[in-house]
Amino acid sequence: VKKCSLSGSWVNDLGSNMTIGAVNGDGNFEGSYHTAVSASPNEIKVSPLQGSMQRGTNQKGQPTFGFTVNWSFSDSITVFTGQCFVDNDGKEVLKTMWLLRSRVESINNDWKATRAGRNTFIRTG
Ligand code: B9F
Repeated sequence: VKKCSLSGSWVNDLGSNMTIGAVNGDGNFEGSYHTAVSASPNEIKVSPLQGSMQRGTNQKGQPTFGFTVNWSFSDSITVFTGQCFVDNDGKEVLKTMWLLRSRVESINNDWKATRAGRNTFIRTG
């Protein structure tokens, strides 16, 4: 059965691009993320990501993972979690959900500080 590998280049349904390097022996990896959208006047900058892939015993080839994108152009941070699938056409696809935490000035604004959503990534390289 074909396995799904996180390493390489991906694009999501918003047009954002990311590149993930090698996954090490502990399942950890690094990469870079170029978001296509920002909802901010700040110029978008490529931002670093750090993540971890599950490597349990009996790895069946469609691993779960999580990664954090530490935005280099704002005070915000996004965490993604998902699973690396091989779809019915044999294409690798990452199905994820994310939480985007904005910095707020006061605890009174905590209630509105987190956005949530989902993204699907396909391989570009
Ligand atoms: O838009 C975010 C941001 C943070 C502070 C000002 C702007 C940073 C980029 C987030 C990109 C998200 C989407 N891109 C993607 O590929 S991460 C999840 C989505 N998937 C606007 C004001 C406060 C928060 C958002 Fe901001």
